[in-house]
Amino acid sequence: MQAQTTAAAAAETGSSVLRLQQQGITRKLKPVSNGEKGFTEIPTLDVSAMYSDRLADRVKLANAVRDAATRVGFMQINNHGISQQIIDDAFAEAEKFFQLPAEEKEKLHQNKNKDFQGYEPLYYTNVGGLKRGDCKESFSYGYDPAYDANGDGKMPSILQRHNQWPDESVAPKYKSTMIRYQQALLALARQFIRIFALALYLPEDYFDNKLGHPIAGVRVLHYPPMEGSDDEEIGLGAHTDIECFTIINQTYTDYPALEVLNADGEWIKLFAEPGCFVVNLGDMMMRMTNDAFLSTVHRVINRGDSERYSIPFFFGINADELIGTLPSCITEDNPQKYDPVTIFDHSRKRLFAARPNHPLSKTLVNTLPKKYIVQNGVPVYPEEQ
Ligand SMILES: O=C(O)CCC(=O)C(=O)O
Ligand SMILES: [Fe+2]
Repeated sequence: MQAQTTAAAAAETGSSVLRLQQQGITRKLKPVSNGEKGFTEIPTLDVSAMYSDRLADRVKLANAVRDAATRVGFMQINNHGISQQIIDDAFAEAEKFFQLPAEEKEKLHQNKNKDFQGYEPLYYTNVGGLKRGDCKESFSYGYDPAYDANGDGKMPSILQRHNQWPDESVAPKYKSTMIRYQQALLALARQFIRIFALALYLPEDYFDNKLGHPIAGVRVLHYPPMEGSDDEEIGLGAHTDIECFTIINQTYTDYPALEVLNADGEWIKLFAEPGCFVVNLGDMMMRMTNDAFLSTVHRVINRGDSERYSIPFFFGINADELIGTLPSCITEDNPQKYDPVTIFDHSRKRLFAARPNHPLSKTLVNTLPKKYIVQNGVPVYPEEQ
């Protein structure tokens, strides 16, 4: 199957480039006829070795991660060390939250929040550019240094995402459960990025001093069962993620809802495996690695009769770190392609582009900080100058 031809994801027949117009992303698709097939399966990795004392175990895992990152950009991981209780509690609270009366959820509407946190109703975003928008509702919250015992407390206020939470009288355990979930995933991500460092032939602690106030955004998602053709009704349109990597937890549905685009333009279905998280790489990782690690296009369509819930956790290094291409990813054959950038600049444009209805999207130019200046390798924003 070729990639869907929609306004935003146009894989023109005969063309070898997929354009996600709203996101400014292009991906090369190989002509199917060249004989070299793209991936047809998403690898599953046992990641328990990330907690092993033996370097050899960790290197072995890093080799498997490198293979998945360079060929697919997606993997499922098991034995990740997160307790089933934390996961079950998060899904139970998610379900209860989305069952709240519409007016309670609307009180937390993202339009009221300059940091894109809070509630998005059905069809609010239009990531794939389809006429009706995305058939999902969501609740987003960001990193809050108050809940990170391992943070550096050096977070410039411009980076802080101010969260909105439902009142305790309507959702008594929602906030505490979701913060606990975020803390568990943050600990996992800080551990897992060490394996990514090894996979990139870097010292294991290469990223450690860039994680004091990391991006650790959570989006709780509800996709009702949907009908209609793939061009009419979609849960979340074709897109790539923005940050370094995403760790997704999903409820089981008979019909695999998450689909990943391979280089032949085929949507490969990801079958949820019990006890697994999905990990996929984002554009920032692809950029840092000079395109060696792939940030792969994906989408969600919830066919069948089940409600689907998923909780992606978006992870990135400190948003004010100016990141150039990683030294191990520049070679004579693959010279540096990208200028250094901060995740702040990289991600803000993308968030606005996907939310044309957000009041701030219309005044994008005014709300962006003036260009930062770089002092001692650290970008400095206007309020601190
Ligand atoms: O619902 C899912 O499984 C994936 C969600 C996703 O891709 C995203 O929020 O970026
Ligand atoms: Fe995604």
